[in-house]
Amino acid sequence: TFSEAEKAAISSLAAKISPHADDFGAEALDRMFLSYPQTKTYFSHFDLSAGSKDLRSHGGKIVKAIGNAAQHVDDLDHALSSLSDLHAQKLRVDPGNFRLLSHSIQVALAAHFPGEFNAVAQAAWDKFLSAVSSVLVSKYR
Ligand code: ZNH
Repeated sequence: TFSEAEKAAISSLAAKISPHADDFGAEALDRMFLSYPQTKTYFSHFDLSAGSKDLRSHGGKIVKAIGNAAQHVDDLDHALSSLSDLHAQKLRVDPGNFRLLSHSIQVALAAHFPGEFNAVAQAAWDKFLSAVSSVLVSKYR
């Protein structure tokens, strides 16, 4: 469960990135692919060059899903249910990769919001992104 302070830190930054979902998501993906090249294997059908149409489109989808999750932090299982089915049944992304994307998202937040993304906000986002990731891998078997 999330404290009121954690919820505030999550929703405030989620509201700031959602108007720039494509740009922000593409940057997070680019950071993930550069730092953790093994994650590129899931996207062999994409143009992975920085700022490509594929990265912006996919990045936008991820940021929108995170924005939706940020509005349902007390009910992530329900809010992410169909996305959880998709990751478990179709995508089957190795669970270890979720930490790598979560880290890349946090670095992008730090780069764009150096004042607001302080240690307390980072801890809240780390907890939030781990919770989102656990739901997305919860139906693997
Ligand atoms: Zn995932 C897809 C979200 C993680 C891989 N994804 C996806 C989508 C979304 C997401 C929203 C879209 C869906 C539809 O279309 O319907 N993810 C997400 C999130 C997360 C994730 C929120 C965390 C946080 N993923 C992930 C990872 C990986 C992935 C880590 C690897 C590395 N995904 C993926 C893929 C896909 C997806 C491959 C498909 C793409 C295409 O389009 O093809």
